[in-house]
Amino acid sequence: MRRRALVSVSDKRGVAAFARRLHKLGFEIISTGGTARALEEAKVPVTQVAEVTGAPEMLAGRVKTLHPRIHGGILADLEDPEQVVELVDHDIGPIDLVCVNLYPFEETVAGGAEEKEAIEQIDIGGPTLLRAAAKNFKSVTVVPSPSFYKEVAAEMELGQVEETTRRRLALEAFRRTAEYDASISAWLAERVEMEAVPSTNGTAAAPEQSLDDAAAGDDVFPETLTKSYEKVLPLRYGENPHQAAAYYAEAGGGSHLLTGVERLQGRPLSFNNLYDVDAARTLLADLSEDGRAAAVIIKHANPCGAAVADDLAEAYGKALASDPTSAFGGIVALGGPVDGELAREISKVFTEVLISPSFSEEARKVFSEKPNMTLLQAGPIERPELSAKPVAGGLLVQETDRVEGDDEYELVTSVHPSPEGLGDLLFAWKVAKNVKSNAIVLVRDGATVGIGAGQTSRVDSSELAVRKAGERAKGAVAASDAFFPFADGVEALAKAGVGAVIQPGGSKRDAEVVEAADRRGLSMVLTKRRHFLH
Ligand code: 93A
Repeated sequence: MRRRALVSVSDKRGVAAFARRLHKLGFEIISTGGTARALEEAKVPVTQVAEVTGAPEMLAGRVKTLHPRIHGGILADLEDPEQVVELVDHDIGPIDLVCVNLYPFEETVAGGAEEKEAIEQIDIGGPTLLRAAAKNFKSVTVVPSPSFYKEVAAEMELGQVEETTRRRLALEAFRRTAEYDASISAWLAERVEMEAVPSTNGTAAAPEQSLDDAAAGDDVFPETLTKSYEKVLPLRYGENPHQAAAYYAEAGGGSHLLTGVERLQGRPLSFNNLYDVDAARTLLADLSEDGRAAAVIIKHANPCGAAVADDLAEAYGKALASDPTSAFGGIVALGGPVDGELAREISKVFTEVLISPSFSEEARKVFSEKPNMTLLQAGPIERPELSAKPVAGGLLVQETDRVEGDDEYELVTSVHPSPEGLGDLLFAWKVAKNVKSNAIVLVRDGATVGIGAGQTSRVDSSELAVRKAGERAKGAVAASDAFFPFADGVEALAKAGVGAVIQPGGSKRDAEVVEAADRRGLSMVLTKRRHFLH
């Protein structure tokens, strides 16, 4: 029996050459209107779908291939004799290959199309063809994109498309339809959300709500989240090589971690790189608010060095000096342009990823000697209003933590910090917000000198920070992301020579903690707000 290929494509690039190769192999090519025209123009013999189905394409093209003569031919299990008999009874011929790419819905909405036009670009028949052929990959070859034409034609010419290839193509087809549906639902979700916003012209005002009876954030958190995510970057693997992974961002074209980011050289970003890049850019944004040059170094999502200075090279040098051992293989983010001289300094340390708003030509030349170092050109990051953490089967959603705004600063000891000490305290506070809890951050002259991160007790974090700082702890200031439950943490800092502490306060034993600070001659500032980071 003659083999048959159904070819129905919106993107017609390369389709004539592909269909011609199939025709030469003896295939009958069945096509929808536009595709048939393109093939005829290229002198490739073609049968109209309407000839096969006995029904014309109708409803302005909304129904073309949605017919048992087509879908029966694709979906039949040819190893099941009963199904083969059914095909014969209904005069349906099997279809061996389905080559489809879809109406350009994504491109259409990206161009800002009106709703009516966008809706017409929602392909129904195409995904149905792809899914049917992919389901039946045991006997059908699905070709969901022009990028597979060469491979499929070449295998066909060798006799047949191997089952392993058919299975892989089926996966690609389902991936494509899933991605396509995600784009449609994201677009629709946006419109549903837009409609849900009450009108401000008085005709459909929101019901009055008393602040007293509104649960905190009730207006911020809807009953259901309709957001969908689209794949931005396939990743080689996840946190570990045995975990497959990909990076997704909110669909609909909003800003995300890699918006406006350009990879100038180096290896593709890994899962861990992306996680660290997020941490690095967030901390950098917090530190850059004061307008000074800022540099941060991240390792395993924690800062191992951060500094501000009048000059970027100085800031980088200080950040590196904080913990040079940990900085090895880290992610560096800088708040200003990198010139040749700074590039040479950075090149001395093995750095996985370097992020900066710009690199001079000379800097690029210097880094070209380090082909494994990934250079990212990126401006400031914009944090969304809400952030989420995944838990089993769900998401914990919260307002994004920010330092600016409502943090208060109250001096509670008799000793006052110096103006420089106060600057360091505020800097340490911002860094502590970006360190995994329990966080203790020691700072001197605008640079971290010791960071105690991720310990399960605050006194351990204090001791770790002090140990990392060594001699530099003398005269340093310290920030604690949450209150000291006991005076021991403050005692540990005082013993090491720390002169001032910033912390939220709020412990039952605050009085004891403040008393210990006073007794040891420390100044202490309470912020009334903690910044846990888990
Ligand atoms: O309007 S549809 O959803 N209804 C259909 O039955 C159908 N069958 C194929 N769209 C349908 N297609 C799509 O038409 C294909 O996915 C392809 O993108 C496009 C090709 O149309 P033409 O050959 O007329 O250019």
